[in-house]
Amino acid sequence: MTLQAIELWRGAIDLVSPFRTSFGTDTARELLYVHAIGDKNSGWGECVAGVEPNYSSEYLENCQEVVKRFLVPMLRSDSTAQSFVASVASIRGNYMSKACVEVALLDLQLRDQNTSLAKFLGATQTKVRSGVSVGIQNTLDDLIRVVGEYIAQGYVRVKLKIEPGTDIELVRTVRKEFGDDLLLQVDANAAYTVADAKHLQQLDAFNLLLIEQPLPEDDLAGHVELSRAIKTPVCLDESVTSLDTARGALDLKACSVINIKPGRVGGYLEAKKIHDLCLDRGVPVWCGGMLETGIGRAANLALAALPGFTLPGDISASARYFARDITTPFVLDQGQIAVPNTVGIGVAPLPEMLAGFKKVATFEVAKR
Ligand code: NPQ
Ligand code: MG
Repeated sequence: MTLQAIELWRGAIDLVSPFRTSFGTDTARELLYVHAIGDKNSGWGECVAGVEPNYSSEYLENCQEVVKRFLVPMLRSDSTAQSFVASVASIRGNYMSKACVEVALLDLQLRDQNTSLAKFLGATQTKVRSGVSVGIQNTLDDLIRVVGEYIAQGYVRVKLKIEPGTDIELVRTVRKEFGDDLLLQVDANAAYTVADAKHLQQLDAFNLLLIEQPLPEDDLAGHVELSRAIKTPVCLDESVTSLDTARGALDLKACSVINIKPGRVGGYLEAKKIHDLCLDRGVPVWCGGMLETGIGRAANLALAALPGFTLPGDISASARYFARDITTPFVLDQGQIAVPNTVGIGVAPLPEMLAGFKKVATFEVAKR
C-alpha cells in the first residue's frame, strides 16, 4: 500500500427525531470523515465524537484539530493501520481522533488486499442481531408508543436511556406493557453517584439484561461497590477506553459486561483486543453505537460479527436515525442486519450525499 493523501470531510445529517440522553439532546448528526487515498484504492473512516464534550471529553472540532496537528503528521507513504496505532501510542488519549484515522487506513489496506474488515477481524457471523437505543421521551405514553414501534420493526432488544427522576417507573411501565420476554436494558450515561445504590436496587425487580454506565467514567471504585449492591449486571461504556481499562475493570469486578465501541478505544485493533480478552474470560460483550452513519455502522457490523459478541448491540438500521444515510442504507431483516462481506468496510459515501458535504482539508503524505 502506498498512502498518498488524507482528506477531511465535514457535514451533517438530520436525525429522524431528537435523541435525548442524560447529557443532552441532539437533532442532527454533525460529522467528520477521514478519507485515506492510496495509489490503487481509498478508504473511509467516521469520527464518533459529538459537537460537545458531554458523552466524553472528546468533541468534533477538537478531533479535527488533533487529526490535523498530531496524527496526520505521523503518517508516511508506507504507513499501515498497525504502524499508525503503534506510532500514535505516544499521544495520550484522543481515542476518537485516532480511531477515525485508523479505520480509514484499515479500509484502504484491506481493499488493496482484496479482503473484508469482517474477515480480517475474525468474524464468525454473517448477520448480527440488532438492538435499539431509545432516548428519553417527554411522556411515558410517548415512550410506550416509540418502544412499540421499534418492537414491531423487529428489534430484538430495547435499551432505555435513564436519568435520576425518570428511571424506575419508566422501566416498570415498559416491562408491564411489553412483557417479561422482552430483552431490556438501561443506560444512565454516568448520571448517578454511588450514593444512589439503594435507589438503583429497585431495578432488580425487572430482570434487566444490564445497567450501562450508571456512574461517572472515572468512578471504578463506585462501580465495584454498586456491582455488589445490586443484582442487575453492571456494564461499562464510557469507563472503558482501552484494553488496560477493560482488564482493570474486570479484575476489580467493577462490571460483568462490556460495551465495546471502537471509537471510544482508539480503533478496531484495540476493540478486537478487548473482545479477545473478554472471550477468554467468558465476559459477554456487545457493540455500542454513537449515532454512526453508514461508514461507521458498516465497520461496527464487522466487529459485532466476532464470536464474543453474544449480546445484541446498538447497531440499528440506518432508518432508526437517518431518513437518508451517507451510504446505501443498512436495513433490518427479521431483527438482524447483514455484515458487509465485500472489500474493506464494504461501503463508501454515495456521491450524491457527499455532494452535500465539504472537503475541509487535504494533506499530502510524505514519501518513504
Ligand atoms: C451510548 N449511544 O451508548 C451512546 C450515547 C450517545 C446509541 O445510546 C452524538 C454523538 C450524540 C454521540 C448521543 C447510544 C450521541 C452520542 C448518545 C452518543 O451511551
Ligand atoms: Mg452508553
